[in-house]
Amino acid sequence: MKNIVLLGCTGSIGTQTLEVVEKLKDKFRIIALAAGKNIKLLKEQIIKFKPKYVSVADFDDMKLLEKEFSKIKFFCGEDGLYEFANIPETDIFVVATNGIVSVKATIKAIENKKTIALANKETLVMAGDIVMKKAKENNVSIIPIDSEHSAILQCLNKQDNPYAKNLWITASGGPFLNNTREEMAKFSAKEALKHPRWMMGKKITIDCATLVNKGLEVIEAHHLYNFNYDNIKVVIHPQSIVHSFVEFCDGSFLAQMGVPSMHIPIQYALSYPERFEGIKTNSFNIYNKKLEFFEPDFEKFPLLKLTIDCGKKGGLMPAILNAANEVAVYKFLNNEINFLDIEKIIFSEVKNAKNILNPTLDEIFDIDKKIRKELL
Ligand code: MN3
Repeated sequence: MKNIVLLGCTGSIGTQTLEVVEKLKDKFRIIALAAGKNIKLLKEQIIKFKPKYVSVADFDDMKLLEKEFSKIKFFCGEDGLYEFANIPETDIFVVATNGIVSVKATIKAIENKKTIALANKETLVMAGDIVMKKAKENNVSIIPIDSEHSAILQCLNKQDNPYAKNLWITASGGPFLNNTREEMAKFSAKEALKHPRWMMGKKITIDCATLVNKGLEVIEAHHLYNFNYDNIKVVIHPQSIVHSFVEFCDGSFLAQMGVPSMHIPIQYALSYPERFEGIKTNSFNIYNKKLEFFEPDFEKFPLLKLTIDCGKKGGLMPAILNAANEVAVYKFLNNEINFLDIEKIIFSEVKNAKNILNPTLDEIFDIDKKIRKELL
């Protein structure tokens, strides 16, 4: 029985993680849940999973919950997440929060030698050098929850495989794959949110439409698997059945396939290196499937190249791009700007940015804050 701490329990990955745990309740037990402000859903989860520890964003919510659930130890705010990193009986620390709120807690959990199952993008995009160095020093595994990185891990067979030559990250291409840029400029947030294959949160769905998401995944893969950027390729695969592949030195390609469902990478992150029967067992029909692979169009999706370039430059650049992107996507979702304005905002921010190499965590957080303040 493995004890799970779950940060971000009411989000898209969080709720699916709980579905996996419910299906495999003889193998996994939820001991701690951290939510933001969705208290209604959190209460249902508390009743169902009976955690020992619960953390919420606001102090007032914590006080109300304390009255209702007297046996649970409650925490709140960023401090609450940090306290979660110190829970001694944790086996797997699942990070499914959005944004940077959990980065310090994740680093603390690594220092406490807890296995990390990581769905949060900002952790590696913004602070990949710092986080991976800590993980190495503490001999801690960081198991990705994202489908592409999970696929790569499954093909590599272990995190460090000397025979792997190139990582090939698949991308569905998003909802605008077959549209012109003129057409893209006219699409509303509502249309951009119709992702052809994956059910996800709003922010990441827009990141799939701009292909920023794929660029961020390249940066994450660089950190997770210690690969040079020149050896990480993006390939458009509209069917989203192959979740990524690895090219080996002898010319072999290994791919991982399955239905496009986050349940599989979530479950693999919890069961790694074992495998169990789970929610998606037997749900994939391989017959009559057509698989296509295309080269990405960097001219139509200039943010893909820009994002990877920011990764190559390193230092503060990924954090700068990430913050500018988040604000721009927020404005687009709010119908304040059109779809192509997202790239205008990000390009101008990146162009004017001053980079620092090997920044501290505080320098990374400061630049994040500064850019959000500037742009909002
Ligand atoms: Mn992905």
